[in-house]
Amino acid sequence: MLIKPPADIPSSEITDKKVYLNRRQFIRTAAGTALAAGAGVIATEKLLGAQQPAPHGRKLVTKSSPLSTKETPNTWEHITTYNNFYELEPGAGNGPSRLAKSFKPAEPWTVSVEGECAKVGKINLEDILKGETLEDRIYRHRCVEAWSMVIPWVGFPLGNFINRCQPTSKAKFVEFTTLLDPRQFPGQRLPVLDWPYVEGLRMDEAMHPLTILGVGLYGEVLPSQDGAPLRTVVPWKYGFKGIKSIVKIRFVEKQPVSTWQKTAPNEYGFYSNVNPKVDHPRWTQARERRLPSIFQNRPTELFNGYGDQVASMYTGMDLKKNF
Ligand SMILES: Nc1nc2c(c(=O)[nH]1)N[C@H]1C(S)=C(S)[C@@H](COP(=O)(O)O)O[C@H]1N2
Ligand SMILES: [Mo]
Repeated sequence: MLIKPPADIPSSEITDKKVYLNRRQFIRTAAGTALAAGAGVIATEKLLGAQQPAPHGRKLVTKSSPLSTKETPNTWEHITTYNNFYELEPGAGNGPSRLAKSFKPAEPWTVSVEGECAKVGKINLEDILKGETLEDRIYRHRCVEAWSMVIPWVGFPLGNFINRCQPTSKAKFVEFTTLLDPRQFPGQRLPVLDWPYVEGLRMDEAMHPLTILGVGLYGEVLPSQDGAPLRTVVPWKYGFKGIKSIVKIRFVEKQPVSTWQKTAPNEYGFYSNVNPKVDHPRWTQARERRLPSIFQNRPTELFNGYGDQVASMYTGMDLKKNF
């Protein structure tokens, strides 16, 4: 239906929001480029202060990373409408994007740092980002349910943040926890998982240069359905190891129990490294479906293709036992 604009509203106010934001972005970028040259501090300002508009959210200042894959990324549309985020809606598909508006990440976003480290306490995302240079990291993403994508994340090495927390010698693992808030997360009103969602990494995995804390997508802040405002991305592991909307980071001596391990210990292990030879009890992991293809005809790669960088962390380990 076409609605004639009332005569008293200037046409600039009824311009499509996307067009409007693009235009503003264009005007601002011209002024911003000179400043953007190197400083991570500027990125922080742009993320939480200056609020430069982007086509869907706020723009981030980033630099490209040599650790990116050369494969063509999936579109913004794909990455933000085919999701897995049980807090919004259980199952993979467009549910999380339809319900995304129910979750608006608090500003400031506070993360509690706990356990075996010198810097125990609460820290705001703004301060976590201080001094960091945000990078574009184009990574392969492999869900345990055999679909895959290529995603241009924006983030920085988790190891940088861990170092700033000054873990003690007892810190052997890092445990992450998602926000618990059933008022914003309709999925948390259902007893499908033992909320809140918890994940963990061994210290060397957490410190690995490929492991990032993600804050954006396609040069913009993360939309809610992709785990705003802060998530982990671990590209050689199945997607569920990338925990969304993190509010707690705890350094521990004992291996944490992740939510999926707790839910179905025979189906999901702690390591969850992508492995074509270790099938899920209910389906094969030998092949994958690269969205938007409907065919599951692409061979799955050991460690999702990141073996050269990560295999040495698992030498001597039985990957069938430690699945
Ligand atoms: N808190 C939380 N994190 C989560 C999930 C979830 O349900 N809750 N789903 C996981 C799964 S199974 C996958 S495949 C990825 C999907 O991330 P994406 O929707 O951004 O592609 O998020 C992971 N992180
Ligand atoms: Mo997944």
